[in-house]
Amino acid sequence: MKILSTLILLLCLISAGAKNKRPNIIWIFTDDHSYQTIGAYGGRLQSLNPTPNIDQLAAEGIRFDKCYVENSICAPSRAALLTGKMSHMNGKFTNTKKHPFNHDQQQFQKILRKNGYETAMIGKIHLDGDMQGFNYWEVLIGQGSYVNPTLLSENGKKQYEGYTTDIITDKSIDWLENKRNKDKPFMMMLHHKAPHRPWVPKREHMTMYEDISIPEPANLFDDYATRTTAAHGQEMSILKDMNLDRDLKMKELEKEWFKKGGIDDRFDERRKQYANLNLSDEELARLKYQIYMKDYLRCIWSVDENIGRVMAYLKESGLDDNTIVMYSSDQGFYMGEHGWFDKRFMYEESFRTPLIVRWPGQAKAGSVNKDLIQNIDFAETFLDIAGAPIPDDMQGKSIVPIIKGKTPKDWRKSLYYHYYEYPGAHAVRRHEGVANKQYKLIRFYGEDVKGGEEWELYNLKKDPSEMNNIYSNSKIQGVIKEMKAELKRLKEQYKVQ
Ligand SMILES: [Ca+2]
Repeated sequence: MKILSTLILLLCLISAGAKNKRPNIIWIFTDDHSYQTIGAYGGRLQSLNPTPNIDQLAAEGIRFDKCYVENSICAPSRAALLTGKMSHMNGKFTNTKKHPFNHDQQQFQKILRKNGYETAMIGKIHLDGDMQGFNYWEVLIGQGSYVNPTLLSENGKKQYEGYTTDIITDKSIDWLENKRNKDKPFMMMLHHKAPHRPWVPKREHMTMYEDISIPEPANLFDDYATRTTAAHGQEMSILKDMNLDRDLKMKELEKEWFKKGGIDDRFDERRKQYANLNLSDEELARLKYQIYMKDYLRCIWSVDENIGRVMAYLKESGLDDNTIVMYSSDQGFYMGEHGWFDKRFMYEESFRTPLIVRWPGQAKAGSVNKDLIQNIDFAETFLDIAGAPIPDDMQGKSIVPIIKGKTPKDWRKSLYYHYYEYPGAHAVRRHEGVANKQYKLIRFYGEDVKGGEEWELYNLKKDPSEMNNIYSNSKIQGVIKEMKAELKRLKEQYKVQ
């Protein structure tokens, strides 16, 4: 009897020990951060070394090259992140109040908390109302501001002085150090506002990149020759839709934040050019591109610098060995490709999003994965890491085996996408589509597309920039038939009405 009770006690101790060793998770999430501006992803901006700390995460972990979203826009992406469900299942179709997020629904953090994790959400969540399932939450209201932000928590609203990217990081480190229950494993969501429009840099970074010329994409002057109504009718053109006051900060320059400490002349110079010179459309597009890219990259520099601070804290506190750090963005962004800024389209730059995972002892340092991952996988992944149950109605799959280098044999071969916010900002027509590693089929629909429905097909291997819509090419009708069948199959699988 005594031996038996000793054995039971021993087993309990072992299992308690194993539980305490469950890894912590820090999920660092930005808003609108393009993979094109992450050094580790290569590309035309790599030589600028825009993200040394994110690159370090990739060097110590795994980089995902084919991670995609299901609806390329801020609030719906966050709803998919928390629920593991696509927009039509979680109810958050658009950024607008017409589709409020139902916080009472199932979300991964509620399950994680029930299973012994401390949970925290700090920064931009863009879902109105009180958060649920977090031991601690303090969030920006709506889009939030770049400077002197007001944050909402269980205790109400409070304004803070300073640069928001720094403040969100300060609060996150403070939670790690002082506010959490240190007897439990934790999951912290550190969500930046940056680098969302209007790309306001920290004062100290205002003149970074000022004396260099940022390389342009080859399709900065795309004429959409083979594309349907949607590409022609969008309102996200750098030339036509990027505005002087807010986007290029002529008005911002008058604000106290910019004036404090003096505005560097070099920061002001290009804006003066914009206002005073009589430029051709081509010259103007190029000048606006330079201003836009530099402000964007400066915002990214703050994000990256603060990731460095978090990593330094993890090391100092001894947390780094048992803490998984994941970096991603709510979707990708156009850095002048097709002449655009913003997102929304199923084209690669906004459909795709960065994902980097540092998991010491599990993710092989410096490895690269090209499986098709989607943002509906994140919730399941967090639960899997914690050994918590994954509800059947979540629509993604845990990527834990993939992080560990073992892709399941039945892993998905295609992705479903659906964008709903039209009429709306930037006038991107509603569309849905299917993509695999070779082809992408897009169906634009609604009253403002020709005939109520228009299709595009791209051969991603031959045409990675998606300049040549081959839908009407008679030689690939077999491919179209297959892709349409796959679209139908995915819609059934995901229960799209
Ligand atoms: Ca966004």
